[in-house]
Parts: sequence; structure tokens; C-alpha cells
Amino acid sequence: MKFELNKKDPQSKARAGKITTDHGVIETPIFMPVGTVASVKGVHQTELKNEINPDIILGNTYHLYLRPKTDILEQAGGLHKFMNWDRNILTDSGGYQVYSLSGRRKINEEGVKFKSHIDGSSHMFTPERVMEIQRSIGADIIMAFDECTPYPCDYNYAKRSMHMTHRWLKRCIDHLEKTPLKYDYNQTLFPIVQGSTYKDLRKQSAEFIASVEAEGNAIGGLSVGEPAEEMYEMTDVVCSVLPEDKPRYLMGVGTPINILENIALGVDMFDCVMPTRNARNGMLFTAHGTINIKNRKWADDFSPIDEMDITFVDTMYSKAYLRHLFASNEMLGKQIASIHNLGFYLWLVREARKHILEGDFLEWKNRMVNQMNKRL
Ligand code: PRF
Repeated sequence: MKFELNKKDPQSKARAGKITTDHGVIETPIFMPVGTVASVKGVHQTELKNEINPDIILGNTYHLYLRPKTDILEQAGGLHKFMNWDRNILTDSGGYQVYSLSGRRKINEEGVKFKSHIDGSSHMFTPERVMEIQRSIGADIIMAFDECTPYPCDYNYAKRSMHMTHRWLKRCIDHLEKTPLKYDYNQTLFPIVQGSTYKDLRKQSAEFIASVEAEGNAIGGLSVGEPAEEMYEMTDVVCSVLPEDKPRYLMGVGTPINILENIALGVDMFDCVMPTRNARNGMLFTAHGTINIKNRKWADDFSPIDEMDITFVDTMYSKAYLRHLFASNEMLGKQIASIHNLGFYLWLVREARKHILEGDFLEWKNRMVNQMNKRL
């Protein structure tokens, strides 16, 4: 993997860059649509490619390990072939999914013992096992196994957990070296900074993560319920320590406003279920604010879903029609909203990149944040 920094914004810490892997170029800043179980929910690959057009999507180790399981993925020739996606894929390690299973899991130094959300069966994830599973899945970028601490988190717990995440990282690196590639392209491991909402721990964690000299670095443990200001403070501390010449990935973030603010702090990569999950609940993101399409006020509004016409659904259908689909619980409504929201998120990060390159990012960002902070 290669990372090239194209431009640094003189008025903020935003950057425009280019990651190159064996599955092509990823222009940053980037938003990665989430395809947890080898499907970006509700979106065909043709629409994903031609309309939304991301350079990379995300999959989840936890889910793919439980279903369809690694033997099927290996027989398919890896996740790319299985889902017919020939661009980049990143897989999360399960550190977060297992964390979300609170009550169904036990964490100790060795790893995490958990019960499947599908059939209650017992499983164990260790750093070693998670590296092997990610070799079988075959994503281009794979994540270290970490513990995502909850919010709020007691200082001593956060500190102990952070040190364990660091020890787990060493085990990931050691084991990955011993585990051969399964397919004919490379994989790159990203380590993850933890440290909850404590600046000193965040700094310490970022220093440790930087010391392993990975080709890219991630920031975890944020967007878990803390106020946005606290998240920005942590991102800022971490970005000031992580190397400038490597991409930085903020995991599981966030709203369009969160994304722009974190780009301004030096983050290059994002993922979040929000555009697709909220779409299925009838929430649309636009450059002028959010729309709850289920609201009665759209019942006789025959204007296009979004005048900006970013994806074909925006002008093909009216707000009144989309509201009707939601009122009737038609699956087409959820599909239209998902395409719209993902199209908007990808538009937003491409515009951010454009404005960084043109040199007026900060002014544009501030205007967009104001505009998007409305309910229509
Ligand atoms: N760790 C991992 N994946 C994640 C997170 C984390 O801390 C988060 C936190 N928002 C999202 N996804 N492995």
C-alpha cells in the first residue's frame, strides 16, 4: 500500500491524499459505505459502483466469520469475488462488534469469548484468530484486534484496556507475519488508537501506535456516546501525534457534520452505518439539512427528493412518492433512501477533497456545517 499526500490545507489540518493498493486508488478524504455481511444493505453493486462510486467499502470480521463462515469465503476466492466487488475492501476486526455484545461476552488477556447473536453458540476471538480470519476474508486493509471502551469509562479501566489493546497489537503483527496471504494481492494491517476520553491516554496510545510504523493508523473508541466536542478534542490530540505521511482512519464516525469537523482535524478515512441505517428509518441527509420523509408535511410535496441530483433517485422520485413508500412500508422506499444518503456522503467527502485542493476548505466547511445543521 502506498499513501501520497497531495495537499495540506493551510487554514486547518485537513489533507487531500491518495492511497494505492492492489485493488486500485482511494482518494482521501473518503467515506467507506458499510457492507457488514457482504452487502451494502439495500444497494445493488451496479448502483454502488455507477451512482455512489466509492473507492472502498467495509466488511465486518465478526459477522462474516459467523455467516457465511470462512470456508465459504475461501471457496469463493475471497470476499471480493464472493460479493462481486473488484475495488478496495476494509474489514473491521470484530473489536467493536464484540463490544456491542455486552452481556454476551467475556474479555481477558487471551481474547474475547462471546456468544453468537445468531444462534447463541460460543466462540473465542484472539488477536491471532482474528488475523487468520481476516486472511481468509481477504480485505485489502485489515484491522488489529482491540477493545473499544464504553463511554463514560473509568480512568483505570481505560488505561488497563489501552495497554491490553497495545499488547494485542503486537500479537496481531507477530501472527500476521506467520500467516501467509490466501489470495494474489496484498493486505495491510492498520493498528487502532484507544484511550477513551482521556487526553494523556490518547497521546500515549497514539505514540505507541505510531511506534509500530504501520502503513496506516486508526482511531477507535470514539462516537460511543460522548459529546461531539470531546470527540474532536481526542481526534485533535491523536492526529498531532500520528505520522503525517500515513492515512488516518476514524472508526464509526459519523454524521455529515462530524465528518467535516474531523477532516478539518486531519482525518482521512471514515465509515458509519448512519447513512444506510437512518435511510431505512426514513431520514435523509442533504446539503441543506435532514429530512424525516415520514413526516406528514411531505405528503403532497411533489418536488424532487433532492434538487442537487447527486444520484439518479434524487430527481427520479418526488418527496411525496418516497413518503408514500415509507407509509406503505415498501422496500423500494428504503432502497431509494439508502442510495440517496450514500450518494450524499460520497459527494460530501469528494467536495471536501476538491475544496482542500482548491484552498478554500475551511470557509466551505463552516458554511456546510451551518447549512446541514437544520431539520427541514
Ligand atoms: N474499534 C474497532 N472498530 C470500531 C471502533 C473501535 O473502537 C469504533 C468506535 N466508534 C467503531 N468501529 N475495531
